[in-house]
Amino acid sequence: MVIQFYHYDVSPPSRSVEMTLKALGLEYKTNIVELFQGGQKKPEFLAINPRGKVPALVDGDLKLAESRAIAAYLCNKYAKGEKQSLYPTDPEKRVQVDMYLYITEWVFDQIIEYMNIGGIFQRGEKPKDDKLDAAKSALKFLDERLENQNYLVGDTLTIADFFGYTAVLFLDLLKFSAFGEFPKLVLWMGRMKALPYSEAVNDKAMQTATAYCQEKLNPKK
Ligand SMILES: N[C@@H](CCC(=O)N[C@@H](CS)C(=O)NCC(=O)O)C(=O)O
Repeated sequence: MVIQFYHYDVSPPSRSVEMTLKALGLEYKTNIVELFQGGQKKPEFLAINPRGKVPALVDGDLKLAESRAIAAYLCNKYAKGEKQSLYPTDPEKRVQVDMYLYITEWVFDQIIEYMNIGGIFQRGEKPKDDKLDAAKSALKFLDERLENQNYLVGDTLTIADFFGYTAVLFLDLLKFSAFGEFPKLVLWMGRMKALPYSEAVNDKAMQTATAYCQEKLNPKK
């Protein structure tokens, strides 16, 4: 039975899972959960994820939620050969990826708090300038981490990079102008963008959401 992926393409955690599915070369069926139309509150979706959040995934009898757990499961179950490096089996390597799975959640939280995307989309608000320093310190943390290595855990791509990438990329919705302060981060973003599945997962969703966000921030008179 094909994997059922419950997805909303603007959602960074959803796109991180989709990058994992594609990196592993898995076949899956995408089921779009329209968050702005309350798709996450429908009983059929709540039967899969009672928390009413995307992403979620059904694989056989398993109903899974929480993007990082899903990405780790997909690697545990399906990664073979070289693909195992996405989530290494060696405990000492794996714990580094786990650390960065948690750290990228903190990074995402700092970014989201600053962006105030719910406020912008629903109430005509602006980003929260008093949260900008915290967001920048999260970016600086990643920038320093990337000083002497190509990816968040050494020189090999792991699932932690997918979560870091979609979190940082989300700032494009604001046409964030301070990326120049984080040159190593920018180089890593370029590496992530160049992955063969990155465009298919991220570009259209980001373009549409950026246009929508910009219209909300700068409404035509
Ligand atoms: N920790 C969860 C967070 C999931 C989450 O917050 N998803 C958001 C979209 S990015 C959502 O579904 N929001 C809908 C809602 O809360 O009603 C994960 O990583 O999967």
